[in-house]
Amino acid sequence: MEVKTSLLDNMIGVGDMVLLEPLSEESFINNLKKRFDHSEIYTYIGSVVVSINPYRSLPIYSPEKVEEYRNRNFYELSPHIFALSDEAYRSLRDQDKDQCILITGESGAGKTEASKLVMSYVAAVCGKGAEVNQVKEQLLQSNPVLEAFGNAKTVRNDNSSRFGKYMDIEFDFKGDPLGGVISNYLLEKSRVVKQPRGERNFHIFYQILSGATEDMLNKLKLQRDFSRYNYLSLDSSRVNGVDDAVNFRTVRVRESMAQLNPRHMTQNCKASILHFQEWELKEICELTGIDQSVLERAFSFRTLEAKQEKVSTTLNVAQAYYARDALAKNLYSRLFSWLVTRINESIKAQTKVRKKVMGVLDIYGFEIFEDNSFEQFIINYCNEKLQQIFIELTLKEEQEEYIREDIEWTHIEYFNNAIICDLIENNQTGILAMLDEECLRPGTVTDDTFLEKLNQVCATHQHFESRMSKCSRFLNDTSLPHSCFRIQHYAGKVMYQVEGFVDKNNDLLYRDLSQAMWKANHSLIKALFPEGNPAKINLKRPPTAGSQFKASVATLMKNLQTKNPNYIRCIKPNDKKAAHIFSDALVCHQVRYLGLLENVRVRRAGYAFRQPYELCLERYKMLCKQTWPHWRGPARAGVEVLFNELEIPVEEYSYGRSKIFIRNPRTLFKLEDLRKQRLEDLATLIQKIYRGWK
Ligand code: AD9
Ligand code: MG
Repeated sequence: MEVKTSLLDNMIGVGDMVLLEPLSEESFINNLKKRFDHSEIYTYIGSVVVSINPYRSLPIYSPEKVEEYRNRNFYELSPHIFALSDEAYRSLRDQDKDQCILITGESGAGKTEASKLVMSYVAAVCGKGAEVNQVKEQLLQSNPVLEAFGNAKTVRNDNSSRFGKYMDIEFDFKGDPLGGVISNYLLEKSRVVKQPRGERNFHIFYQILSGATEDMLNKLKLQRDFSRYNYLSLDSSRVNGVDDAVNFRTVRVRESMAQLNPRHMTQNCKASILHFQEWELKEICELTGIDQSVLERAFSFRTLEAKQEKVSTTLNVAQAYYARDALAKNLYSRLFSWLVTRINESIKAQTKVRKKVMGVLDIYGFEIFEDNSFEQFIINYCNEKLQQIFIELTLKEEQEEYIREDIEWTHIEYFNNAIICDLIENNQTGILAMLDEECLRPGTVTDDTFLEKLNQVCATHQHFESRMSKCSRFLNDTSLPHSCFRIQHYAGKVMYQVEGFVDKNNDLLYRDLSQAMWKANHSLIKALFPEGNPAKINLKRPPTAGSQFKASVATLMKNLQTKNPNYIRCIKPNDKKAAHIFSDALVCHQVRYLGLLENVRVRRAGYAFRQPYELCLERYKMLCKQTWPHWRGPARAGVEVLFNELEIPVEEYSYGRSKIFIRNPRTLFKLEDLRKQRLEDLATLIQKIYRGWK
């Protein structure tokens, strides 16, 4: 089979970096740039898709394009996210291998868009019929709703995901979709009450105020004017090219398609959050059916229970503000989780048959802001883990397998970020463990005591920097304030402001508040605060936000490792959110930390395809007289006979201990084509014989 010219076209660069000559950082970046300038935003590194955000709409996702890529070999056409989606889907359907699509890259690089493209491609090519179409609709309709609630404008991205999302799409044995399950990871709830300069609250608030009818606004006791609400930042309430009112109508339609009724209840919750900031208790109580005196009391006192005694203390003004904000954040994040649960109910597969699964992971990207807090720490930790899984599966495992299989191999160096993951998550000495220890310690605990502890334990770690520690190497680094620590992440150095870490990790809501909410005459609000039920008082401390996150990320990683991974590595071409601008320096930085060059090197030196001898022989034995229909002998010897007879050039493959390793995918395609031809010949022959009998 010929290499398609599109992979080697000089005008638009090389489609697969594995074929790039000579290979250097410079030629790699130049190739990406050349292609980007010709609107070719996708480039392969073997089976990995590198995607550069075009920041403009390109005519490459039409139904015609879907047809073009459908059922075609991965390398046959120009690089495209549809080719990866098709490959993953066919491998799931025909080879019964569960798949996962891992989409990584920094904030604004195009992950969420990529995940939607994968989903819409798979929806377009899988199954037909009314029932199947309804399942597809419901799976796709959940996106705009979740984005309205979970995305916001940040300085890096006008539609930034502020939660992590992993969606398993489930299929039956024919490859028809049955349903799905969404898992969500830690929503950045602090945004509900405070946003950095130039950023917005979650989209949904602006959508309600812009898009609701006068009648609805009256019912919710809201006014259209954004500036009336301090929870909505004042300096950036509109986003270029975004019509909040139109989006609101879309979300409402989608909510009902995803069967998210009764939505009036969620409207009341959202409206209440806006009223909280203004202390409009009367309005809140009318919307939620809470007794006003109960709510007033919950905002004025805090009850502590010690030795079976209850002691009430009066809250001062600062504490009352704190209580109000804590309640608003909790109400919103619980509402969000409730929404995910409802969506899951509506998209759940209606059958118990064994399912094939394709998981799509779209998580918040690595971010560095001027002020970075607990949220960025969590987001960046998550990105470290994803980089780690990429390293494990593509750079480390690949090279280790060659050694295990006795294939001649020269090791290729790469940076392994396991050391940074350890700095954060080690059970004894990791930053999260230190934070938990501090949060659970009796006595006065502050962010400063937490930082002191970090300085004692982490000061010598080569990826940790702070000025407080006596043995610190950074005593004279004035760019590092005393209240901060810095981590040298795989993707760059990030300075974290320690203020708020203890509080956000504790994530405690005064019991008076949850009890007040539980007393609401509003079934949803009541359900969101089950711990407020006096009959179910649980004195056990809930797990901290950090430990919950760590546990859920660990589960996710385990889950991903059971599936066949497909990688989309997203790159952001500029910091201006602008089309046609390709900043060499910015792209180079990402190419470096993503380890893309190392990825090409391993791929080039290695073998694209491998298969145990038994499976290989079973699949292709029909191509050789000596092995067909039965080969009596060791499978490896059978494969040797087969490959000799087919005259496959010896430099194209290597014999491992238990597997055959094939260097180039084209060799595999050749085998597949020969097999297809042979099957067709056999079918024709059988038909002839059958006709002869008749
Ligand atoms: V974050 O980590 O959630 O902050 P993402 O998800 O990586 O980030 P997103 O997919 O939201 O980035 O892309 C940012 C913006 O770039 C989108 O809102 C689009 O305006 C633009 N974009 C991204 N990919 C494409 C594309 N394939 N075609 C056109 C795109 N525009
Ligand atoms: Mg996103």
